[in-house]
This record gives sequence, structure tokens and C-alpha cells, in this order.
Amino acid sequence: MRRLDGPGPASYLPAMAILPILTAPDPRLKAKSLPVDKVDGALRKLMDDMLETMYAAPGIGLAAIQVGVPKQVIVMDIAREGETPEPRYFINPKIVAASEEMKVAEEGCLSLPEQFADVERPARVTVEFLDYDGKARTIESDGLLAVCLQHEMDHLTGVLFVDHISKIKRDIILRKLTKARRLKAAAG
Ligand code: K1U
Ligand code: ZN
Repeated sequence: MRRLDGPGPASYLPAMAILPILTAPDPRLKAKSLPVDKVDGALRKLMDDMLETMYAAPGIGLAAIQVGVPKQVIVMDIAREGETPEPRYFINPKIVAASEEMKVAEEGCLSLPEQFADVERPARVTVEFLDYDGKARTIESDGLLAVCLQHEMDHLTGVLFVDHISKIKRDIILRKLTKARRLKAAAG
């Protein structure tokens, strides 16, 4: 723990951190994340840091593997600008039901910066998970929540949104990212 300001109990709260986000084609993004066996202070610190990192990006979701941690942990906040923030935490999420109805929505990803594509997924999913306090919960989702949940849960098995689109479109996006990475490295 580090001191934030003057003495007093609040000054010994651990500071939140903004973590570096991995970008494709980093091979760590292909890893399969492992289930969490204990929801403790260290895991809550990771989730706090992930949320801070997601807000700073900015983004509406983040999976732990995107910050290099292969654990089944997701943070999310789909509240719009001007609305009250609504942070959500999903530990060991499992899809237990999915609609037959499919829906196409445009997706982005903080690990594929500035790239977007239309992706088709079930319109509604029911997900079981543990919350920030380790309590078992179930959520029925549709709209952006369903899209974001499925996108983030894909990260836990090493799947990116580009894996749902044609090879031609995927290769265009991955080539752009490789080029951007080369230019960034050359610029120092
Ligand atoms: O990298 C990620 O997994 C986060 C990703 C989540 C997502 C977005 C759209 C559809 C499916 C999943 C993002 O947050 S990309 C950035 C973004 O969408 C956004 C950023 C600022 C304001 C609103 C949206
Ligand atoms: Zn993503």
C-alpha cells in the first residue's frame, strides 16, 4: 500500500493503477483464461485496476487477459456519457442460455485499436457468474449488454471479434495493426 496524501486512515488505501493493454497480434491474447478459485482482496484490486484502465482507455468492457492476466475476470460499464456510472464485475462467467434469434452489431476492441466490424451473435444470453463480493448471480441480457458480455467472454477463450468475420476482412485489420505497431516502434 502507498500513501496518497497526508496521514490518516484514508491515506493508506491502495492507489488504483492504469495497466498497459495488450494489442493484437500479441500471442497472449490467444491464451485460455483459468477459473478464479478465490475472490479475495488481491482479485478485487485487479478488478479495480481493470476498471480504472477501462475508463481511461476509454472502453465499455475489459477482460483480464487484455492486461496480461489469464484469469476468468471481466469488468464492464455500458452507461452512456452523462449517465450515472454502473460498473459491473463478472468472475467465472458461463453462458447458460442463448436465444436462437441472432443480431448484427458493430464491435470495437481495445486490443484492436481503431478497428471496427459488424459481428453476428445471439441477441440475448443468460450468464451465471460471481460478482465483486464472490456472490453467485445470474443475469439475462440483451442489446449492448449482451453484445459486450459475449465479446468479453470470447476474450477468456482467446477469441477476438475478428475471428467472427471473413478471413479477408480479418487479414486487412491485422495487417493494419502490424503496420501501426511497426511505425510506432520506428518512431521510438
Ligand atoms: O476491448 C474490449 O473488449 C472493450 C470493447 C468492448 C466492446 C465494444 C463494442 C462492442 C463490443 C464490445 C470496447 O470498449 S471498444 C471501445 C468502445 O466501444 C467505446 C469507447 C468509448 C465509448 C463508447 C464505446
Ligand atoms: Zn475486446
